[in-house]
Amino acid sequence: TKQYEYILTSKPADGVALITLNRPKALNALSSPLFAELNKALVEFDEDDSIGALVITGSDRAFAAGADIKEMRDKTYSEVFKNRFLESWSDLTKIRKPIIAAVSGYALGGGCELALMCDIIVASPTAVFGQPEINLGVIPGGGGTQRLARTIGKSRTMELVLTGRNFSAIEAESWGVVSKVVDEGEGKVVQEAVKMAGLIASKGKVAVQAGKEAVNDAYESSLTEGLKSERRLFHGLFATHDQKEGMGAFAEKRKAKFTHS
Ligand code: CO8
Repeated sequence: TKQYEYILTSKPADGVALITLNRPKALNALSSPLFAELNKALVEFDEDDSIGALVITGSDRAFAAGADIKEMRDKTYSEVFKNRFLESWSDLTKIRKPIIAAVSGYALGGGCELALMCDIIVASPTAVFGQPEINLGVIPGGGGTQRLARTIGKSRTMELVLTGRNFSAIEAESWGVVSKVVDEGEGKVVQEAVKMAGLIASKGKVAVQAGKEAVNDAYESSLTEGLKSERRLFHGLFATHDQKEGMGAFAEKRKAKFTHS
């Protein structure tokens, strides 16, 4: 498929798009050009009818070691403020299709935040997460303080953000940051994530995207509003062919053939 400079893209399985961050010498440090390419690829796959779910990964050594410190080093306040520095980095959260982060090695700073922006995180036992920005005289700027606090609570988030210490795949799993730690082995985490993405892609796309939207509402609204949103989305799915097909197939004891309509 299409060639980029800082990422690789492929379609490793039916319905699955894989984006591999590819700045190996800088441990996939997230530069502005890298993010521009990532955003472009995400939008392309979101619009691609043959794709049902996406996987983002890095290398065995590093998912991403953070925002590019060398790029940030000399920036001034007026510059970052005026140019909305990092604002477009959360465009990823506007993608409709589910995104799985397959994390191996370092996921630090912006790398950890990139994983947290994804819908599901699958981790290798070698994964090392952390928000070390405090050691650089700053704080997380890509949602780390907010997304971690909502997932693992105030005390743990404070400890991680204020000490800058790393946390392991096992800790991440026990706190609910990652859905699964896979067996050790090169490429295992990507295999698992692609398998999971393939399973998701085999379901009806409208229902999958409604499901993602409903779960995300849990983080954006009150319980009453979230429940209402879920019910509206649920009701809406009765207007789809896939609902007739899914329920019909169950009643007729056959496998559903979703047409994503
Ligand atoms: N930025 C730029 N270059 C980096 C980064 C980075 N974040 N991380 C690693 N590199 C470079 C190194 O400078 C080195 O380059 P060179 O070979 O030219 O000297 C190369 O990658 C290899 O790194 P090391 O030699 O340091 O490798 P080690 O195995 O010794 O150490 C570490 C690996 C522990 C990961 C170490 O590289 C490190 O501590 N990196 C920085 C981690 C960090 O502080 N990250 C947070 C950055 S701040 C941030 O992310 C703000 C978030 C903004 C929001 C983002 C929204 C999504």
